[in-house]
Amino acid sequence: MTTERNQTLGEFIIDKQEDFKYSSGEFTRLINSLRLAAKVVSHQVNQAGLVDIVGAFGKQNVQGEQQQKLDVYANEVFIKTLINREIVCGIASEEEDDFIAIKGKNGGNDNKYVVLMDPLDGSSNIDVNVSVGTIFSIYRRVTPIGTPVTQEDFLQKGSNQVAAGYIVYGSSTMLVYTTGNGVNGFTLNPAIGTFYLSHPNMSISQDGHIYSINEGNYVHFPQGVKDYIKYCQAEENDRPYTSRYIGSLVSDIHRNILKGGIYIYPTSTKAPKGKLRLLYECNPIAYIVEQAGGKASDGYNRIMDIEPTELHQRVPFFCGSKNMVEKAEEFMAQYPQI
Ligand code: P6P
Repeated sequence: MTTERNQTLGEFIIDKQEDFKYSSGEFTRLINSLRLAAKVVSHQVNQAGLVDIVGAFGKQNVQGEQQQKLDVYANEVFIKTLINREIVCGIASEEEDDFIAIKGKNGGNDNKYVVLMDPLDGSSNIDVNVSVGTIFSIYRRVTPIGTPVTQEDFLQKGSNQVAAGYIVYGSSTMLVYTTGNGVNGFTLNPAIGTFYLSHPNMSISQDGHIYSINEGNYVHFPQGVKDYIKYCQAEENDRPYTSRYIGSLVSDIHRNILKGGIYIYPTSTKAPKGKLRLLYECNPIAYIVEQAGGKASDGYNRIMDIEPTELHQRVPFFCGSKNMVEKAEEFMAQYPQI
């Protein structure tokens, strides 16, 4: 008797190995290490109410944000897992001031990939039991293999990404990633610790009826954003749209991919460059959403074309259903780009 079941993440990676242009066991081991770290963090996140792991860590990160204990924990789990498996030559993290150059046994490093990540995005939601997520972005290094990585290996345009993904720790834990051949989602069965393919070939509708933005900042927004919000709220055609904002980027993006919608974190007088970080939040999410058929810009230019200048640089972020992003860009174009 054959038992029909969904493919596991491990089987999927083997099955799709030839799709990955840099097909090498190293990449497979890299995704597998992220899978292990995701399971470890998921276990802790799902116990957050029971063990002394919620609440502030008592320090601030480079962003000046109060580090939550799970932030620190998740950061350590992903870094240790990647180092222990000797898969990458460098790591950058929202929780680390500078990038981490990983030295191999001989002091150099023959590994090809660097990982940039937000180990626990939306962490301020942890102690109110709202979904949080991990975001990761993978590049091939651009400096010579065998030498220590430099900042140049991390400051690459998003269009150079070889893979990107997120893990959403919600009602279930899901890992969603792309290597440039579409987007696939895997749901964790915690009873056996296995991720199963639950959302093959994820795609976002060209149009949507959900807009995600923190309207509490309305008075601080650029006029183009204010105009777009009023457009979303107008009683016309298929509008008004529904406003849904969880305060957790991964959760808002995941819902908008599945149901259609736009997420906007614009500049404001309080956040003159926006809040989200280009390298380990916007670029990986942009890669995933574009691979799902959507669009991601800073209101004017494609996110993945932006030439990075700093590890933790922030950019405005308009991301989701293609026609919704383009409508928002139309409103932005009516005013001079500040
Ligand atoms: P605000 C979480 O801190 C985060 O980086 C995203 O996950 C989320 O969408 C956004 O910031 C929330 O920011 O200013 O609306 O609370």
